[in-house]
Amino acid sequence: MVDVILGLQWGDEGKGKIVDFFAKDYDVIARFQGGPNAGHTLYVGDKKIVLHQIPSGVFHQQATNLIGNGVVLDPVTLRREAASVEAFGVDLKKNLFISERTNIILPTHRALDKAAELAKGNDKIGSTLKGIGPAYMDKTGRNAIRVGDLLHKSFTTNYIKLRLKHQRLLDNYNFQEDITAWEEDFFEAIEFLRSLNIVNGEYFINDKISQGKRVLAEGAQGSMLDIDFGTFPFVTSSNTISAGVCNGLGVAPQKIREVLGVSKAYCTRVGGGPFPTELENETGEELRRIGNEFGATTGRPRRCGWMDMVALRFACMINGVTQLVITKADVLDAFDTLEVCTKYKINGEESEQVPFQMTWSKIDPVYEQFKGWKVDSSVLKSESELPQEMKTYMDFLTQQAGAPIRYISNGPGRDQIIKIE
Ligand code: 2SA
Ligand code: MG
Repeated sequence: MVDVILGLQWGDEGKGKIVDFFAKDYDVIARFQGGPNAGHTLYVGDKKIVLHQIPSGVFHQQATNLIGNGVVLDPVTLRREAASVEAFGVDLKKNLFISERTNIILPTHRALDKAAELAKGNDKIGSTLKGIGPAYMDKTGRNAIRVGDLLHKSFTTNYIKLRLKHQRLLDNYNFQEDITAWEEDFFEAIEFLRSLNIVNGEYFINDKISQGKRVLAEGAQGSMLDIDFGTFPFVTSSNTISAGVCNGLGVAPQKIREVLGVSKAYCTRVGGGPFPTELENETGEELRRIGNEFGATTGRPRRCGWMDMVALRFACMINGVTQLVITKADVLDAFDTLEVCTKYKINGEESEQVPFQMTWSKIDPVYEQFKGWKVDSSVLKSESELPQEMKTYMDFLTQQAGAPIRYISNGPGRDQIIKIE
């Protein structure tokens, strides 16, 4: 059986910590979409690690890690990350497997990402500039080079062909960048990649499932960044939702058991695009300061705002969330009053649904107010210790989302998580 952990907002919900927390109960941890745009922060002892390409189960001895076919893989990032992980004594040759169908990010994909963003000017997506969009375009455009191709003699010729095609696109953009240094790194990293376990990911995972192994699929980004259901065009280029597990790993839908949806106790977004509950004021700054809301991959300040239940309800519906995990609850400790958006007011009309385009009209969030708990919740250990105000807040979220809260995370530490019965 496969359980899924994924983000319900715009990414950065704290999935890395949650995957790391559950990883001990699983035999396989698999990434099914996204690439080096992900930044999953976890702590090994008191050392902070940010993973971009490698699944977050890598620090657990018993777990095997799989990079699935739905991922776009930057060999350079992988190699750099491998070095930092191996410094902790982890042997990737033993516990990392990569699907031969995984698509490779080339240096020219990164250049194209930059060029496309520059060309968009004020309308730019605010991408992570890691080459994600162009790499997925080459997948759907049927041009991509995949990890399995590295093992065939045609690799270099195919690389040169694709690079030429990219060069013409870059010329069209009038974008010039010297990528020779990138290419040097790239080819070194390709050699490294060849030395890892390249497998047929779909047989690999289905064999594990038939052997009764427990599989955890680790999502990256968040549901509101999904290519189909997110705030298009301000989205990433993959299916971040639970359906992405099926085509990103090659597992059938009936193999999916629990879908754990992770959401912060408030909202953040990094990059451009609509964000109805954004607080461009002191409260927003407080959330950013207390929550240390800066991008784990790019260091960009994250936009902050109150909980948006219209968006969360939508995300629960699309994903079939069976359990909610609420993170960073302790960030709300300092606030006298908390607000939760339950409806959008669009052109004077109230709606409980996410509209097709959030940018066409101004969206005014309709809020309900809650009394803050005003205690240091980061030290709490069990459900019975939760302050009444926090219970009221969380109960309201459960009722609004239509899925039960099973865990509340109250700090970055591995032990800072409270089980809710
Ligand atoms: P891209 O690079 O093409 O996927 O960017 C498209 C949009 O998706 C957003 N995006 C993200 N949002 C939040 N977190 C992400 N990962 C990093 C992190 C981001 C960072 O964990 O903090 O460090 O800045 C992530 N990846 C992509 C992106 O902001 C664009 O809006
Ligand atoms: Mg992140």
